Amino acid sequence: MQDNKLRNVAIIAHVDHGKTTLVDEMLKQGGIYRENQATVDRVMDSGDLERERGITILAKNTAVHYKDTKINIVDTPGHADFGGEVERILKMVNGVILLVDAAEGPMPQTRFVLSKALELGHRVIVVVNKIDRPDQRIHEVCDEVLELLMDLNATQEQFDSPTLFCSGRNGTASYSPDVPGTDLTPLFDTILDYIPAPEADTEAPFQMLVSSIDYNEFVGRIAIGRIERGAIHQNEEIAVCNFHSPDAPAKKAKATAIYQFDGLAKVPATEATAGNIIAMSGIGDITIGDTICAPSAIEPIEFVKISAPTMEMTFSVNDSPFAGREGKFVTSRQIRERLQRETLKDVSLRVTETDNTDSFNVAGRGEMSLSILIETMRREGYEFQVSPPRVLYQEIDGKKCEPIERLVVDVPADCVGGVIEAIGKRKGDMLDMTPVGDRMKVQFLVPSRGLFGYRNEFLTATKGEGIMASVFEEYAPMKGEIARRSTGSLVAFETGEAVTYGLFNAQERGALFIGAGTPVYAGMIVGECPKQEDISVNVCKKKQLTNMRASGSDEALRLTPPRQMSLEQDLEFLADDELLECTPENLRLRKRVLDHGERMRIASKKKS
Ligand SMILES: Nc1nc2c(ncn2[C@@H]2O[C@H](COP(=O)(O)OP(=O)(O)OP(=O)(O)O)[C@@H](O)[C@H]2O)c(=O)[nH]1
Ligand SMILES: [Mg+2]
Repeated sequence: MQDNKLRNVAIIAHVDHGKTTLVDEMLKQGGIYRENQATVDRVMDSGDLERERGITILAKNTAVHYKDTKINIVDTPGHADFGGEVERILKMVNGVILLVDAAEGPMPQTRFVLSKALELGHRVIVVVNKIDRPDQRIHEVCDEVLELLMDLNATQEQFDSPTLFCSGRNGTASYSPDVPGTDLTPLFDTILDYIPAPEADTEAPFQMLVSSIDYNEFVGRIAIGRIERGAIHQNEEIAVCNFHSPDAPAKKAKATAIYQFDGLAKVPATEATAGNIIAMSGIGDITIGDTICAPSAIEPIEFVKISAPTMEMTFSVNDSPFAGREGKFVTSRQIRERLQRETLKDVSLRVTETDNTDSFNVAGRGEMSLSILIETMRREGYEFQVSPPRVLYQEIDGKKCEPIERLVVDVPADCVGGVIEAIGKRKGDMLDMTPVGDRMKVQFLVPSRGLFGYRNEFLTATKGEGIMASVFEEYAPMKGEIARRSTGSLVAFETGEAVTYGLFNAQERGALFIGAGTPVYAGMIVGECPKQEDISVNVCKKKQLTNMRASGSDEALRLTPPRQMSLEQDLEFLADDELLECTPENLRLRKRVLDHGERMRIASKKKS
């Protein structure tokens, strides 16, 4: 039996192809807002960091009504680091809308999310989006999507997926690439016609896989998923089990509250039946991948284990001379507790203890997911320091293997030579190269290691016009040495406050990251040296009064404005013997070993 008045779809795409903007319009045209109600753009990106960065980090549920059918929509993140999230979400829906940017065409994450949807046998509605872009290539992009489907071994049925042409921003959809649409009716109609209604065996015992978790300080953890079968009533007894721990006894609990999604709200319900996507509170330690069952029929639903993390960073208690001045939570107990809490929400994160009680290894899917965690913790008042990211190796058939990423770059044709050379140096193999207008799209397989720190160089090499995106592809045998960074650091020689005179002399040696008045300590990194060696600079050195030269020479001390570094840039910059100090107010780069003499001794020992 099917519940024909219901559809569950996920919107999937590469980063920035317009998922959240399209959901906005679906909500507007689905009558979610009262007339004249003020609305914000990308309303589903409700987190602080999501709004600031303009990206979706967590998948979110919403629902609209069209004709007499309820459409549950899940907006998913497009950034590769959150791919694990998308993989899980797909278990909750019965079909997907695949968005492809009409100018960029399919990108690495398009391939990843589409392959996961096809594996689950989902029906796909292809949406060529942003057709209003002046540089759109609608017809080529359609061909590229077909090629991708072929490449991914789509079935005939999936190959014949309906294609729509949309401008999410303008709120239009059309069946034809040449006739512009007027509203989203074609999209809504296609969802109703083409996406199957969920199975709804309401008589069977209750069963639901938890695909997502929300958290609210009043009710605690909230489990989100699609009811596989049966029905649930408020305050009913339930049992929780997990496919991956078949021998563990099922935990007893109670469904204290049940919610359905409607527009932007979670609406409390007294009961819910199979096929519906619901949220449920009342189960304290529920996690993603658990199955909630009727106590009379405890049967866990199979759940793909999220692929293992590929990179790791060490988080440790801040031990710089400035430790504890700016943070509210600084102890190892507080940091451990916070990191553990994060693993409950983000299943692709793994936290392990180290030999040292003050540091923890945090493994994740990529630099982005870890930098979001760092930023979130800083804002909550935590202070700590982190090591540079490193890849996680695996031993396969007795060989040391490393993670390899599929990288696509889209660059102006006159920059392509330089980019290919740079990626070659980083042990990347080129797969293919296609001209796209006066640009080139080149695909590589490159070690994750080789991509650390490359983004900045890439942007410089393409004068800011290049686009690059990569996703994890596979583990393969080690590709040999790759230099991490070709520059050195300018290191402060003594503790104090940076002054113009000292900075003026230091800027001769490289690019500075700090300005006059910044407190520094011996061993702190204050700039980048163009040569691959560290240089000590005395930025606190004042001009000696006895050493007066011609009058007016002080005005001649013009400082170049310091280079402002973002958290991501800092992480890219870090060399192996360096750390990043993160506090609610500052990010400070430092040498692991602060003492100049000791660093010299270690360096000379290494050489001999
Ligand atoms: N020209 C044009 N731009 C659009 C359209 N839809 C979205 N954009 C722009 O594309 C950018 C990304 O839009 P989002 O809706 O945040 O994309 P997303 O797919 O949700 O991004 P992630 O969640 O980070 O993967 C924004 O700057 C939008 O204004 C469109 O139809 N036409
Ligand atoms: Mg989004």
